[in-house]
Order: sequence, then C-alpha cells, then structure tokens
Amino acid sequence: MRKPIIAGNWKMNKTAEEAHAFIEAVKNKIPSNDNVDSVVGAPTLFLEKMVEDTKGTELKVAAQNSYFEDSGAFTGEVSPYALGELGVDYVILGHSERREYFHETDEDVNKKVHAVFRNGMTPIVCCGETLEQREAGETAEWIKGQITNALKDLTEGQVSNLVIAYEPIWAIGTGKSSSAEEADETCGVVRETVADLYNRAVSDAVRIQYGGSVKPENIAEYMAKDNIDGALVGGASLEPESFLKLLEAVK
Ligand code: G2H
Repeated sequence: MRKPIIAGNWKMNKTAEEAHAFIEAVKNKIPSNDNVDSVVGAPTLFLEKMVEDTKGTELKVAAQNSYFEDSGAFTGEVSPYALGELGVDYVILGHSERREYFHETDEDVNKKVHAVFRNGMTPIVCCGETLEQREAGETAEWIKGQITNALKDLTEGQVSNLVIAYEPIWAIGTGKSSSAEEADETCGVVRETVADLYNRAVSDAVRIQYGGSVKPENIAEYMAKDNIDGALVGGASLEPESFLKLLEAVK
C-alpha cells in the first residue's frame, strides 16, 4: 500500500508575510501523516521561516528547485547542501516551467536528483508531454525517455523512496485537466518504465503524482486510480481552505 502524497507548488507566488499567514492557518489542521504526506512547495526565500513555523507539525516543506553542486562559484543558484541543512524535506525537480523557461535538460534533472538524495532530501521528479506530442501519439515514448534519463545511476532504494509527478504540459494552469483515465494510463507508463529499469518491487514502491489543474472538486477522481498516489497542485494550493480540502479528500 503506497501512502498518498499531496504537494502544493506555489510557484513564484506570495510574499514572506503571506507565506507565514498560510502556514499559521493550516499547520494545526493537517491530517496525520500516517494517512497522507502533506507538503507545500514554496519559493526559496520563505523556506527557512516555513521550516521553523512547521516544526512539530505534520506539514512538510519543499523547495521548487536546487542546483546540482553543493557549493562554489555559481552566482544566483540554490545549494542543495544549504537546503538540506535548513531542514527542507522535498525538492521539486524538472518542472516543465523549469525545463521551458530555464532550459533544464534531462541530464541536469538527473544531476539534481543525485544532489538532493546526497543531501538527505526527497526529490519530486516531474515529467510530462506537450499537446503536440500527445496528439502525435508520442506520449509513452517521451515519458519513458524522461524517466530513464532522470533516474540514471540511482539505486533501487533511492528510486523506491522518490516521488514522480506526471504533469501533462497542456493541463498545467489551463483549467484543462487530463481525464483521470488518461492520467492513470500515463502514470502506468511511468510505473512500467521503473519496473523495466529496476524491478517490480521498486515500481510497486515508487509514488506517482498527477499534476495539472487538480482542485478539491476533481482530486478524488484521480486518487481513485490504481497508478495515481497523489497530486502536485499549483493554483488550488495557494489558499489555505483549498489546500486543506485537497488533504481532506485523500486522508
Ligand atoms: C502543474 C501544477 C503544479 P496547476 O504545474 O505543479 O499547477 O495545478 O496550477 O495546473
């Protein structure tokens, strides 16, 4: 039985004050993490305070990116070593917005996955296809390639513990969600790829989230599917009430 994991992805939203107000509003209402892992992914600027604010609660904090070197002359980058020292639990990696606007490649994502594990955190590795690729029938091949590259040289234990987020690019922030059946089918491709690369025990253990216009009204449909173990949620994770409803729907 895989434990559900719901992760908010605030993207580049909120001020420090708003982030603090959000945590204060939700932190004592988070369901037990015996039933669901609850995570909020915030801009780097707020992480230190959020880790402090969530200490002793069931809410975990995620960064939205990190560099793959621990330290050095990399002006403007975020150190995975410093994130780990801060007490950040998860790092979202290879989000399609990072790939599109900041030119991250599969190779970068793989190096970042290793860096996040090296620093004691859990990667949430994103994959997903464009509308053109879906319409051309290329989704499965594309996803297999992204997963194979992202997981290169990881151990069975690491892959069993990481989280993969399948986010069709055409369903991100558009209000156009992939149907639960389509999402389940592609999450199944992710799971089979992991089985081919490793083995059935690893593919049974890895948790796969769906992401793309998930909201309290539709999350139950996705969670009912065999290959979907959670959600990576952008817009609907920004307000405390909506975030709590997402958690309530799966606990
Ligand atoms: C997809 C998702 C969060 P939204 O990017 O990662 O955002 O739920 O707003 O589509």
